[in-house]
Amino acid sequence: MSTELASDRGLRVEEILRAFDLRLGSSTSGVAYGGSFIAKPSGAPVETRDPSTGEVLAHVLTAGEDECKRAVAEAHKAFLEWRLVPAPHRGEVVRRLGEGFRERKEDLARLISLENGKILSEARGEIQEVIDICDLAVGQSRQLFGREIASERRDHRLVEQWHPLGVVGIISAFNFPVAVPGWGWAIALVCGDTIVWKPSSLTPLISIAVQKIIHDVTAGTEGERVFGLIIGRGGAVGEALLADERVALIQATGSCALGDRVSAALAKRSGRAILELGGNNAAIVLDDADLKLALRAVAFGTVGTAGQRCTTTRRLILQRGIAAGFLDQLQAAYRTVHIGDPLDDKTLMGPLISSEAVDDYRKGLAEIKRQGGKLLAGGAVLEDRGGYFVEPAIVRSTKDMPIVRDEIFAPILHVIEVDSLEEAIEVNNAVPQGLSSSLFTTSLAAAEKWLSAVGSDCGLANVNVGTSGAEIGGAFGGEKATGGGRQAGSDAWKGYMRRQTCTINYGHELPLAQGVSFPVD
Ligand code: UN1
Repeated sequence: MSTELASDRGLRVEEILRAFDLRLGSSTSGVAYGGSFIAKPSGAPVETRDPSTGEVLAHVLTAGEDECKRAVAEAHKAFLEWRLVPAPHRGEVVRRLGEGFRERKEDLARLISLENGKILSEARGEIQEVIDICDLAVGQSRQLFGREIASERRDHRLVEQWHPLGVVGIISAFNFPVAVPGWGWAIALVCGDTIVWKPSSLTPLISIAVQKIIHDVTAGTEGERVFGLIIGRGGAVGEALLADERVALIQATGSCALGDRVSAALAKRSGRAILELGGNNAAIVLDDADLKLALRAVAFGTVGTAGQRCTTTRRLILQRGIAAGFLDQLQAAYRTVHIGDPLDDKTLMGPLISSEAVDDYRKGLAEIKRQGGKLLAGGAVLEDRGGYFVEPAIVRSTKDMPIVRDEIFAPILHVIEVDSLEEAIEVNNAVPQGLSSSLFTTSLAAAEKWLSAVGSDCGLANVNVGTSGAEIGGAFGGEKATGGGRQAGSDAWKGYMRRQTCTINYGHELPLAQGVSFPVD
């Protein structure tokens, strides 16, 4: 970067931070509960860096175990009141939160581009996603209904009802620092729960900005104390949150390894979890597909968010008839992708999140080659740029290479050729993870087979739509090693409440179920 460009960017960075009262190079608290930030939390500070330059943006003061416990205690205290607020009134608070995010959409999108590195258009999309889930949650606040079930006993009523659950601990990842935790908190809040949020330490400023928006909006309302933030190291704060019996539910997003740790900790206290873990998503293109449409979907699915979505297309399964031509076109499309400053409108791919992510990319490619994969496009780390930029890579792999089973959180696409739809489904399903999957075809029979019980085994199965970019109206999540949890729309709200089955006898007899007779006088 020339000196002039660098100082221009420096000014922009300061302006982006200022929008949330943050200053370049300063120290700021990453801990809040009970309606305000805690000035001097006891955890070790973390540095947050601009992934486009590698420069330190700020130092964030983090939570120690004590603040974690306090945050849970405050959230629990707030829960005892919040659960009594009528659900549509809780919805009103969430409606205002949605308005708050609407007002700050551009400021927050720019902060996401700066600290997370995703391009502005995707950052705006992320804020839109949180606005959308708030809108959905507002409607949901009037639709938290149970059902009535026919009782086998005369003068009896059998009903199911839903109650607030308690404190929800949200553990979220760097790649969707606002939308994915938002899926949880927007729904959980209308359900009557309160929140302790442990975001990724890689994107602390974004979480602080979100917390500030929440404070601004909820101050003086019934929702003033319902939301806490604990930025801190997983080892200390994460473990304390998982072990705390007052935390009724953990919503965790991250790698399969994180999921294992969460599950093991919760198993000790039979705690509940909604897990959204690793994905290893495939797009299948059949010979009869609309190739132009498929190409655009695959390009976004692989290069979008620099390959750092849990829904990123990591495997491209091509039917042999179109394979060579499709690959040529994909490589040509890759050559047009402008890699650079995510704040610049012409950029389609920003940096990876950290130098560790660049190492994973490098090591992943080396291992793919060692196992017999062939690099077809990209593969370079753009070291001369500063920051954490890499080229998106395409590799020709075979379905038997063990590494094809792993999620490498970087823009590396395995291409695998197959003969038939049946073989494509087999390859799609032959990995441990089961998040998202796509089939491109113009055949109704192929599409329906793909969606049938012998088709995709993933939580998300699409036809002529890419693996990433799901809408919030549907339940989001995946099977197998992805963890089985569901978040966002549909009936995912039920995961944030406790179900109660009630039997009411309004007669004067006591008939027992299953016809049991037990005569006592
Ligand atoms: C994630 O990467 O954890 O479907 C979530 C998508 C986005 C959400 C991604 N709506 O790609």
